[in-house]
Amino acid sequence: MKKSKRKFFQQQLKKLNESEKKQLYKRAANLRKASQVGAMNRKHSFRSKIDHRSNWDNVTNFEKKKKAPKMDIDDWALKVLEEEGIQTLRETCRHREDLGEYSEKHYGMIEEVMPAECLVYSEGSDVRCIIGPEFSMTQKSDLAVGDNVYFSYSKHGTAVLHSVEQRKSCISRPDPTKAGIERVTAANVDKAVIVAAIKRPELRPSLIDRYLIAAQKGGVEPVICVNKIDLINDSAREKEMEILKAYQEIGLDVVECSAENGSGLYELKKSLASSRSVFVGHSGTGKTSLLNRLCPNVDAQTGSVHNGTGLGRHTTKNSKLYQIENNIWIIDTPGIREFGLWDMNPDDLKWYFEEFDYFAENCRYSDCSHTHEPGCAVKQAVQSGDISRTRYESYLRILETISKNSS
Ligand SMILES: Nc1nc2c(ncn2[C@@H]2O[C@H](COP(=O)(O)OP(=O)(O)OP(=O)(O)O)[C@@H](O)[C@H]2O)c(=O)[nH]1
Ligand SMILES: [Mg+2]
Ligand SMILES: [Zn+2]
Repeated sequence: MKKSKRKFFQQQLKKLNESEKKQLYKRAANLRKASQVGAMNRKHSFRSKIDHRSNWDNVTNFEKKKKAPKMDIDDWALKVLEEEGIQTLRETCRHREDLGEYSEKHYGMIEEVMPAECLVYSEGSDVRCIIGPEFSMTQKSDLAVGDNVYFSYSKHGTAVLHSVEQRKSCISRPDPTKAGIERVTAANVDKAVIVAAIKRPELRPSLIDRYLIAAQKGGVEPVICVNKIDLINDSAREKEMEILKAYQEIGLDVVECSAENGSGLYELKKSLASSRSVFVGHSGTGKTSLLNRLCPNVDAQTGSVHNGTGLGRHTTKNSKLYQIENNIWIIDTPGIREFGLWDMNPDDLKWYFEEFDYFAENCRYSDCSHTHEPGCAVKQAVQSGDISRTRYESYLRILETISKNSS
């Protein structure tokens, strides 16, 4: 720690009592743990890059120097103090003391996460829980809609969330603003409904492919839902459907529907039966409109798409869980602009395009990346139309992005 910072740090420490200090170091340790996970992922991709070169001498000096400076626990504690301030720390301690040691634990499921609090569904009612600043810096990865949690009531009747159960499945992506931090879109979901629009905004197969990979990684069954089919006539529809045929051929459920005129909604609802699903996709594709249509009581806010560009306006701000029927739960999520892939090694990407497997056995090289190698049977299958060109091009595009990010 720099001398000037150390002085500030020691001054701040003097202002804290013992329990506040304990809380500070606990949160510093949590923060360090979260950053180590990120660092491990970055290191993994760095190593695999090195392994591809003949030896360490071929790695540039810049890359060798790229190691992050070493931080001890005081540095992490300083980071907590700088980013949150002493006041928030005091509030957590107050709530903790209020709770006492023998407060009864309650169990529930997160319906919505807001800054510093969340809505929990517990024993048939909604409970507003404060989440305490120890989660605030890692909140986006530690807490997600669908998480099963424990909370207790303070002496003053405030519900305070204190622990999260391990997840069975999730959809996650890298935080677009903080490198190395995972952002979990939804937890413990059975299905991810990838909502694409046939038009306004344009159909983007590469986004569908990214979500398919995230779903496979997170142990979630994907369903493709193509909305707004009322916007095109039959001849234009044939061309778009040709692209979607590739997904049906690899055994995925593709549902065409319109939240506007209601067509296909029966099929969509059938595919959601007895499950908890998350609606994901670009902004403006109609995720919230579909939810409203499936359950008119919900009436969540929708927004028009931009007239010129046909892009959505990011109307939904927070992910939220809704119960549609006894056994159908849907998580509506904010539309995204770009969907990055969390923890993806470029060498592993090809395994997520399962239709490549059959042909890859005949590639000349067993570790063929299906990009530049001679004798590549996957490329031949693309030429002959046995593998969809759109899917292959999206493989190349994703590979390029994740290789760039991991270098
Ligand atoms: N023509 C047509 N318009 C639709 C359909 N579904 C939704 N829309 C319109 O598309 C616009 C965006 O709908 P939303 O439901 O807000 O889209 P969203 O995916 O929830 O958007 P974000 O919350 O920004 O992610 C609204 O103007 C809807 O009326 C449809 O099936 N057909
Ligand atoms: Mg929405
Ligand atoms: Zn190959």
